[in-house]
Amino acid sequence: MASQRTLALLGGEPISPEVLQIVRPRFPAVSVLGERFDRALASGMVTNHSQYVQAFEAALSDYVGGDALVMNNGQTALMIMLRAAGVDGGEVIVPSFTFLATPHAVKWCGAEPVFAEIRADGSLCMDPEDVERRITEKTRAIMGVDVYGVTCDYDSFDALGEKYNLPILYDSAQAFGSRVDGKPVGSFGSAQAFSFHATKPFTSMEGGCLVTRDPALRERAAVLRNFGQDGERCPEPGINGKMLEICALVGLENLKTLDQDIDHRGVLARRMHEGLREIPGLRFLRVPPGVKPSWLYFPVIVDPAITGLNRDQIAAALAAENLLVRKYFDQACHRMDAYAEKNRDLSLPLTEKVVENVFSLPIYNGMTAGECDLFIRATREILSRPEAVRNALSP
Ligand code: T4K
Repeated sequence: MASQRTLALLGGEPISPEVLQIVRPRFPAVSVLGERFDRALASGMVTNHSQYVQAFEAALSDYVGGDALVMNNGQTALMIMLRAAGVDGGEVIVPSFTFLATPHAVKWCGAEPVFAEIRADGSLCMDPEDVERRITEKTRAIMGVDVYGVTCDYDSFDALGEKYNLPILYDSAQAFGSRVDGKPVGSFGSAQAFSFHATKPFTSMEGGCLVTRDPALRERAAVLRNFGQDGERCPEPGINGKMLEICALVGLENLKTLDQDIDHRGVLARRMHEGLREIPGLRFLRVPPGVKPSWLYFPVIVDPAITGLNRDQIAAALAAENLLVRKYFDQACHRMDAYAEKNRDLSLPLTEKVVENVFSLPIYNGMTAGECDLFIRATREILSRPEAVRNALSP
């Protein structure tokens, strides 16, 4: 009978000799960018919507089948989208289960975030029925978030938008490359904002974009991106949302392998699921039919009453094995200091339970099956010895 490996936490060798991070971005070598890189620098035109940013914008528009506006990061894209949708002075309904950038963008655009519950179906996306209950005469927009690249229930939000005559916006920062019924995410709702940050499945180092089918929103957003300048006129105060040429070059290169990368991430997600699904007390993201997610991470929800270990203990035991996981998202936005006072009486039980128990395993474009298996094996081994792990962590 094979002897059981000693967990690193209990004095054994870490399962991975190297530290495996939660993210390992992949960038083209400078030699691949070659002459284009030299040309961009030699021309002196490194920003202000120059040649490669224009080429990147065209390529992105082509990819999503919509009209893309490239931005310097996802947060700027979000803020410009909200501002261009005219939310100032009103309320925007957002999920509390999201990265804090979502409600912050609403606040920075002069509106109040109203937090809604996630669905009970395990997709972890905002619940349209709960959203409808929170619509008032102050509501200016609804903004769903495509968490981990799993898309919101776009049809239900479209119906709400029509019924109440409200713009439907998406913080799709995590979802570039996701598809719904084969169609790339980008032209759903009134507008969608994306991030191309280094940690994302598709990256231009820093970057983002806004895609909209609404010509008025697009026009306003383009002006806002350039300090609010519209030729000689300045109709309203804007910001600097312009991308660097070098980021556009990296984005153009990474776009070539995006579909392949998303396929690979799907394979890894299935492998993680297969390897972990029989462990009692773990739950996984439910992907709605027709959705092909970008799989920004592989979230796992722990029921400590069944596993005997909580999320923090599992993360600590994995870290001892040189396997770093993250607790995305371990705080509900409505409980953050920035929002807690206003939301003292708000209870979102599903969200609150998930943030206490969720952690993310890595999925990255260059991840090998062997690396994936290290996370699976270590998680299984740790959860097969809960008492020893508990004792090691609190002797
Ligand atoms: N809306 C949503 C729903 C979002 O998730 C985000 C961003 C936004 C809006 C705003 O988009 P951006 O303005 O960022 O484009 C990360 C990212 O900074 C952030 O982009 C992301 N969401 C958020 C969920 O995660 P941290 O604080 O966890 O990153 P950090 O520095 O701790 O790094 C995480 C891991 O990535 C580490 O293992 C190191 C590795 N890493 C990181 C960077 C910055 C790299 O390998 N290379 C790098 O350059 O926030």
